[in-house]
Amino acid sequence: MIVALAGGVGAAKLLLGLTQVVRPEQVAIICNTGDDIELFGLRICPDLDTVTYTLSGVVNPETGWGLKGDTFQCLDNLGNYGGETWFRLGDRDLATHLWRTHLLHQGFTLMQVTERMRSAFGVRSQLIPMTNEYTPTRILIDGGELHLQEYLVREQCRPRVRGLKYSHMEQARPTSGIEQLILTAEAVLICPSNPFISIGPILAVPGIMGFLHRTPAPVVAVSPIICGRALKGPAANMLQQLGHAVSARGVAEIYRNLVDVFVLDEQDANLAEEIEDLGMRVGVMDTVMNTTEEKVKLARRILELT
Ligand code: FO1
Repeated sequence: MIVALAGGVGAAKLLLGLTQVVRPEQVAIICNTGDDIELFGLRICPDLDTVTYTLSGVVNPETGWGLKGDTFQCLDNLGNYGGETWFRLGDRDLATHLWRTHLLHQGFTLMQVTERMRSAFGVRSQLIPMTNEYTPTRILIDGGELHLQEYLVREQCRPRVRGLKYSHMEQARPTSGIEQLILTAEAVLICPSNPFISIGPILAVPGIMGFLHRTPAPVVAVSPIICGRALKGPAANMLQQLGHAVSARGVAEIYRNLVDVFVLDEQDANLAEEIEDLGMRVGVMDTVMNTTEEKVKLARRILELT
């Protein structure tokens, strides 16, 4: 098994490539749920949905999240009642959130719900939420805090980030099966996702860091930062505002003592030596994934490296 720790859009792209290089059944995806949010009484799990939609070929290719060709009539009508419409929930996407919430209310765990949805979408890889508990990530800003989605979407990442809080994490437990998967994996892949808001919550689930330290499998991380910039999202801003180097090196430092192999983009080849000095092997390759061929090529090269 190749075990992947995954956030949203960047991770989903690499996983799409990976599942074309090895059999999808050989991939187990441990997915971030720190970006989950409750809106209109519904539980929304953006990263689980992004991975599911991407691997089943129904994702909106323009945004990388939501469903291809979706419409927003329900949300517009909610707006007429005075409901908040900043989080764009599509009409067909809403069925996912309705169904998930319905099953959770019936007493199913998030893992069981995710399993049913994975199967309904024909996704053949294992897809596992990092925990069954609701542990939304909070962004600490001057004078208060925001839910991660309020920071990302409603506030468009404008507030200065002072810190992060992985709420209710003390009570959270890794979803059953995660320990066994990590300890018996052939390789653990940390996808090119934001280290603070996508991978950070997974590593913060009590126990998961210990499994990663104990596994004999190589732990490989792919940098989400190229030339000091994130291809998508606020990773570069967060590195800067939280006092880290705004580069792939800054990410490598966060993963120090955890990662055996760090994958850098070839445009950052000059950083290889200083990252090796942190005690990791470094792989240099083209990590930009626009086309399917690029996703497959990157996945293949990562596997060769491990
Ligand atoms: N991202 C946006 O930038 N704007 C949105 O309105 C938005 C809605 C949305 C609805 C469902 C969903 O699954 C994802 C959605 N996203 C939206 C993406 C999401 O905010 C982030 O990309 C992830 O949470 C970070 O991985």
